[in-house]
Amino acid sequence: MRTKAISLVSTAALVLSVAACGGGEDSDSVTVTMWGGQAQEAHVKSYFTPWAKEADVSIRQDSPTDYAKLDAQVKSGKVSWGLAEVEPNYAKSACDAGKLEKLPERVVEAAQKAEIDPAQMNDCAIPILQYTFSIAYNTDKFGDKHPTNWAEFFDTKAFPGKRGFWKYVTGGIFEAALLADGVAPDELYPLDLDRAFRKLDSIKDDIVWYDTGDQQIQLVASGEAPLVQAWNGRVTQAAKAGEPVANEYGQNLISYDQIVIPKGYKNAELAQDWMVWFLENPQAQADDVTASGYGPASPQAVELVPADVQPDVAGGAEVNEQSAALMNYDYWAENYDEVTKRFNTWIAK
Ligand code: ABU
Repeated sequence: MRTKAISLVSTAALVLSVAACGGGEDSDSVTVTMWGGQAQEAHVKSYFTPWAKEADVSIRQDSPTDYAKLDAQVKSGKVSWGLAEVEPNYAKSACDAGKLEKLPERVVEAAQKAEIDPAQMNDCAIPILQYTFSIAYNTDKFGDKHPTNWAEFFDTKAFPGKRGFWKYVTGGIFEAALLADGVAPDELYPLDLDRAFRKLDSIKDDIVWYDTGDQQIQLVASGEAPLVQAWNGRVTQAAKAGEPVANEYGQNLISYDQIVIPKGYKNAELAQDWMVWFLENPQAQADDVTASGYGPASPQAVELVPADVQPDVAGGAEVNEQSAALMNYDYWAENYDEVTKRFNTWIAK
């Protein structure tokens, strides 16, 4: 049998590679684009490399996902990203706008067999991981006496220090502000934006923004912002690596990422082969939970996760029972543009 080296190309090298081939792709390679850093390293090791070995193909990588770049590739017809990790509101809007490949029946069937929650699917997307927006805290600064809910997170007198938030409207900032202000979890949506902005005004001078997963960990680990509304997997990974950080799951907001194939990608069928493989491999998903700190797409993978990792599994019982709400991405698909405008104006004020 012909053997082929797995090509795990660094981001910089990939940019050259993509530019050189005008957005093209070898017939036996797939380019995977995710949010970068240690999380991407873990995902590639857990469920792209094993598939690539079996299928005798190469994996290329790029990061981070950038919706403007994805849109530009589709518009120009030079699509170099094969599988892209995206947020569900983008997946819905982009699928409706014809920017993504539709899932073929074989992927839909594999998702059904894997017992994927239909609410986490759309015509173009399958879930790739589950996570929480939770409270990351610096353990040197706060230890056991850290905020355990969003009201305490917003209480800068009781818990002094900067607060880190994702500079992005679907990052849970409004949901956290409303919960902090006393809105009942089951009455979060549609969001009362006036009320949320009023609550955010109360700590505006203490907010530090981040754009990437790596930055959120730098903020909380360095103590620059000892409290950060974070993606739990990044925090779990950093704590394992010895950083002074931890997750508090009180009132966590459950979320998930999806994976999509941009419209016009030359090797779409190969990318769909991977989707089927991923859905049929709960063990690979469970391995990724240990490696990345993120919950699996399929509930069948949860029971395969080792007992000592279970307390951090988004989608698992322990994290779920502390959760306040599930992020509502239908709301966000509908309101993303309008809220983004208002958010940017508020930040600039
Ligand atoms: N969308 C956030 C979770 C994934 C990551 O840490 O890369």
